[in-house]
Amino acid sequence: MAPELHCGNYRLSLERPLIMGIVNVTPDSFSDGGRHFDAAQAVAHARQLVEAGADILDIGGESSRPGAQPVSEEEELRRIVPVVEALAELRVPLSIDTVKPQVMRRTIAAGASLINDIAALQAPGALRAVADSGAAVCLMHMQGEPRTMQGDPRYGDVVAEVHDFLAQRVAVAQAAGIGRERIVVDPGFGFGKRLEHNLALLRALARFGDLGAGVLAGLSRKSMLGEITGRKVGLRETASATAALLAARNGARILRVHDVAATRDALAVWAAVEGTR
Ligand code: 7PM
Repeated sequence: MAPELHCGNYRLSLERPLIMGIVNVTPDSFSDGGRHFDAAQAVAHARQLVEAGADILDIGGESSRPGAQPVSEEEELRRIVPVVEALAELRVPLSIDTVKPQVMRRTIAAGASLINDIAALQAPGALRAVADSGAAVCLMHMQGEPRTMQGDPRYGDVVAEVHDFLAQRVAVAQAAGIGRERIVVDPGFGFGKRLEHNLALLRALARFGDLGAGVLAGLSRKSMLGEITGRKVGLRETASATAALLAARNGARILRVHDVAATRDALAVWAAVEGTR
């Protein structure tokens, strides 16, 4: 596994798991404060995540959220760019959750260091948008498309199929000029997967280490944790921190989470038991 992730101007050691805090930049339907209010809220939340120990911030304008309404490129940029500009001064690497090449280019120009693409750079122009920059990329597996993917997901061997897809996307990205030191892979928990598929992937996470890229895991508050615990989305903090810890133990090097403090505590207990801090 790559010991270091080259991420724009940053070099991130992957020796220990890093925490990626989730920042949603979405219109607040309960306020009429408008765009400035949305952006200001997102920036304030992001600062709290850094305060709580986030190593990376993942900024999303909701275009790629499963089940969400598609958002135009213009609207996505209007939401995200002001937040990226405001957070660039925090000296924390900024990741952008987008599938759109122009959003990639514009946010990288505004200071983003990592592109988190749930479509693994398959959109026309996406490979070049990242290759032309120094930004890193997260290549994620998804079966189907967000609107319909949870309808009837099927696999022969889910681990083999997700692994082969990611191996192919790593090869394509490398051929386009994106070196392995700039690539992270992600099995895409919940993206066209039933509970049994998600559990098989979590158990076998270490097998993705042979791709020569850091592994990212996004389990935070997901419905699989609701199925396991019977808890609604707002009450899945303990389950999320536990799942993040298990992913880290199985080799994940970046943990995409909402609950940064709880995740940090879980990792601290693990590190103490291992005698590594
Ligand atoms: C509704 C359902 C809203 C699911 C939001 C989601 C991942 C991601 C997301 C992930 C990477 C969420 C997801 N999940 N990017 N973006 N990996 N790389 O729970 O697992 O945040 S959106």
